[in-house]
Amino acid sequence: MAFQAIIVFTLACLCVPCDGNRKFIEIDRSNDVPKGKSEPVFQEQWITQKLDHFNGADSRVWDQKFLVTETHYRAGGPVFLMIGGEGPINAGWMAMNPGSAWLTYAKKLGALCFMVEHRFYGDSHPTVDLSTENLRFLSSQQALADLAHFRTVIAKQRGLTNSKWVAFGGSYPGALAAWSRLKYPHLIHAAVASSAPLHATVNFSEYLEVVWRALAAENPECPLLVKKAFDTLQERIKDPNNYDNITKDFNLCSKLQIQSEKDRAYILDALADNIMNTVQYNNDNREFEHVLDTNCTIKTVCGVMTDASLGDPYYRFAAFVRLRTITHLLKPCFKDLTYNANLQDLRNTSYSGPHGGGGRQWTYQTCTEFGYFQTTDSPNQPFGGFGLQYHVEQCQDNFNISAKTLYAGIDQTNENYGSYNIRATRIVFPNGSIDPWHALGITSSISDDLPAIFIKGTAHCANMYPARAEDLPQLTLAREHVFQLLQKWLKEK
Ligand SMILES: *[C@@H]1O[C@H](CO)[C@@H](O)[C@H](O)[C@H]1NC(C)=O
Ligand SMILES: *[C@@H]1O[C@H](CO)[C@@H](O)[C@H](O)[C@H]1NC(C)=O
Ligand SMILES: *[C@@H]1O[C@H](CO)[C@@H](O)[C@H](O)[C@H]1NC(C)=O
Ligand SMILES: *[C@@H]1O[C@H](CO)[C@@H](O)[C@H](O)[C@H]1NC(C)=O
Ligand SMILES: *[C@@H]1O[C@H](CO)[C@@H](O)[C@H](O)[C@H]1NC(C)=O
Ligand SMILES: CC(=O)N[C@H]1CO[C@H](CO)[C@@H](O)[C@@H]1O
Repeated sequence: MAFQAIIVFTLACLCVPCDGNRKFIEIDRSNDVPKGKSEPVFQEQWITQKLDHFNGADSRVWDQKFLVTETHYRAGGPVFLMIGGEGPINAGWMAMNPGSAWLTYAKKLGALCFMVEHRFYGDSHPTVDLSTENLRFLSSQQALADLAHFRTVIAKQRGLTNSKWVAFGGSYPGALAAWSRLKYPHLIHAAVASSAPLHATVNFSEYLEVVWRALAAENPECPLLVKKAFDTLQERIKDPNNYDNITKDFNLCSKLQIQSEKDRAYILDALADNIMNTVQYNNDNREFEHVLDTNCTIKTVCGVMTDASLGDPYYRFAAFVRLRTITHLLKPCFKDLTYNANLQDLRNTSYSGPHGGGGRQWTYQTCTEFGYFQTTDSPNQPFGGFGLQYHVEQCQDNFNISAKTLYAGIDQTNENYGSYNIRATRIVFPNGSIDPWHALGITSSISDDLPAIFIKGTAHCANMYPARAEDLPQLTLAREHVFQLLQKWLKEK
């Protein structure tokens, strides 16, 4: 998910496991179990958790949602724990058809499968609302303690205490999978940490550098044309006389309004996000999550950007945004808010508020633990206008968190988990060469017991999604490699 504050909040895959941290796409969850397919083979259940695992004097509790399927379980088999992230859990990950990668492993290895929703996201509400005061109970450390308690209690209930538990996750939950093994090695036997950003950083300028390289791999001209387009946009947006034309060019839902530098940064970030999001999920097989723009890929971007019949690069970029909005996302127009309108939405403290499913919560985690702000500070990237300062100030505006507090929180995260120097065993780190998040991941094997798997040409969490005929051979091999590691590790004591 990009989280950053984003704006457009795409919660990316909100779906969770691989939420990716980029925005929040609204997903119709009534549809999670595809109609016409067989009845769900999983159950929804709830477990009681402490509000604060690190204060023995605080006895307050709440109920956490999880899904379970016994379909693949064979007595004596392992237990698989899919970790939820910055959005509601999506039942598509439990459905055998088409079957995401972890379920195919479960079938072969006879595993019992759980998927646990992250505290404060989806329906798992530890507090009555999302006030900043209450959000202090939202942290990766509390979430890991939830998982440890889940593992302990459920194992006892179901006679699985001596079973081997394997944690899975993609993106932020990928990091949680690695950290669950790091922090609770007596409970978690191994972990598959896909596209996991293990290094927290405020200035995540590398993200857009990878976007550049990913576009260049398709066509060396492509990122240069995007840069030209964006330079023109930045120039035109300075002059209010151009607002009508910009509104029309990008098919904005309402007339462009810019009253402050932040409004300008906000709309530039939102428009750039069309390309960022497309790169992050390029060719990922996400239709089972009901993602609408799976057919909008880097090829689509570069096809439009090199089409001279559309006019100069600025008009080509505008044409791409219209194409993605209308044809892929099925929206009548591109929703342009002002910075303040978005801020007001983000500051709504209701779980049913505009960003109550995850956007406000994730923004809080970026401001207190991770940063991950996708800034335009590097010269080697195609965009401009939404630099570090803009992102840092959002923490102040949203939560009254100062820059100093923000930086201290990010340092603490790296101190606590070890950043790139994670020291543990039996964790595999798949990474995709065009996934901008790999820049914060483990990019080469630390040891035989901490292997990295490099998948050339794939994007965010690709190895987690259901296999299909057109997958790159190296993606198929990566899934197989993970399976072999699981087989090996499950034989170990
Ligand atoms: C807006 O675009 C039209 C053509 O689409 C052009 O004639 C006009 O000059 C533009 N307005 C400004 C202020 O550039
Ligand atoms: C993507 O394209 C394929 C092939 O044209 C089509 O079958 C599929 O329905 C499309 N998916 C979406 C979400 O539009
Ligand atoms: C927060 O969102 C809820 C649900 O959309 C809405 O009813 C409420 O008026 C909003 N609160 C504020 C302060 O805007
Ligand atoms: C953010 O990082 C980039 C390097 O990737 C650097 O050039 C830039 O100066 C940094 N920004 C700030 C404000 O430190
Ligand atoms: C914001 O934080 C500062 C410093 O911690 C504090 O003094 C101030 O009261 C806070 N303001 C609000 C509105 O909470
Ligand atoms: C893009 C990237 O970071 N790739 C790395 C993934 O991991 C392998 C090790 O298996 C590295 O060699 C790649 O550089």
